[in-house]
Amino acid sequence: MINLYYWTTPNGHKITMFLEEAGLDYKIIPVNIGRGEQFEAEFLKISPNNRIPAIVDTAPAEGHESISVFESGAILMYLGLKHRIMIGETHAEQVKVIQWLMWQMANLGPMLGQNHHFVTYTEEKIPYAINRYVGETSRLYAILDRQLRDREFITEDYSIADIACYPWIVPHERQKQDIDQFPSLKSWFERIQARPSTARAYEKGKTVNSQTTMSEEARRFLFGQSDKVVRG
Ligand SMILES: N[C@@H](CCC(=O)N[C@@H](CS)C(=O)NCC(=O)O)C(=O)O
Repeated sequence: MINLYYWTTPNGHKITMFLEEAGLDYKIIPVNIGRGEQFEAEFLKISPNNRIPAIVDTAPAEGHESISVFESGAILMYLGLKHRIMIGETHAEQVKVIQWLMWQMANLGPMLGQNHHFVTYTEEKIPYAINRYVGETSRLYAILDRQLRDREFITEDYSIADIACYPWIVPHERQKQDIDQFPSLKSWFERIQARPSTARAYEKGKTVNSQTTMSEEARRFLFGQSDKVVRG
C-alpha cells in the first residue's frame, strides 16, 4: 500500500496521475499546506523539506519494512522502477525519460512556480519579475512544443516525464500563455487530459480540497518562509 501525503497542487497531482494510471492501491493523507500542516513533526520525518508530495510504501520490493520518499521526481522514479512501468523499457529509453523528468524538476516546475507567485499570488505587482517569469514560461513551453513535434509523448511512450509536465500546463491561462501558439504541446495536452486516469486523479483532488483561491492564512504560511521555519 502507498500512503500518499498530498495536497491539490501540480506536484501533488503528478503522483495521483501515476497511481491512477498504474491502478495501484493507495491512501491519501491530506497535508493542508494552507494551514501549515507541512510543518508538523510527523510529516517532516518523511519530508524534511516541508513540501508535498511524499509517500510511504508499506510493501516495498526486496522485503524492506517500509520506505518513504519525498520530491515528486524521486517518487515517480521510485514507483516507475519498482513496477517497471512508465519509465522506458530499454536503458536508452530510460535515460531519455529521466532526462525529461529532470528537465521538468529543474526548469518547468521552479520557473512556472515563480510565474504563479509573481503573476497571481503577490499583491505587489512587480513588472520586472512578471516579465521574467512569463517570458521564461513561454520559452519552456516552446521547448516542449518542439520536443512534441511529430510525436505523441515526450519520449517513446506515455511515461513519468509526461506525468511530471502535464499538471504544470493545466494553469496555462493563469500563466499568461496562449496555448494555441504551441500546437504540438496543445495536442499533447488534450491527449493527456482525455486519459481516464487523468480525469480520475483530478476528481480525487476535488474530494480532498475544492477551494480554488488562496486565503490570507495560507499566504502567511506559504510566503516569506526563512530559516526560522526550519530552526523553530
Ligand atoms: N521539488 C519539489 C517541490 C514541492 C513543492 O514545492 N510543493 C509545494 C506544493 S506544489 C509545497 O508543499 N509547498 C508548501 C510550502 O511551501 O510550505 C517536488 O517536486 O516535490
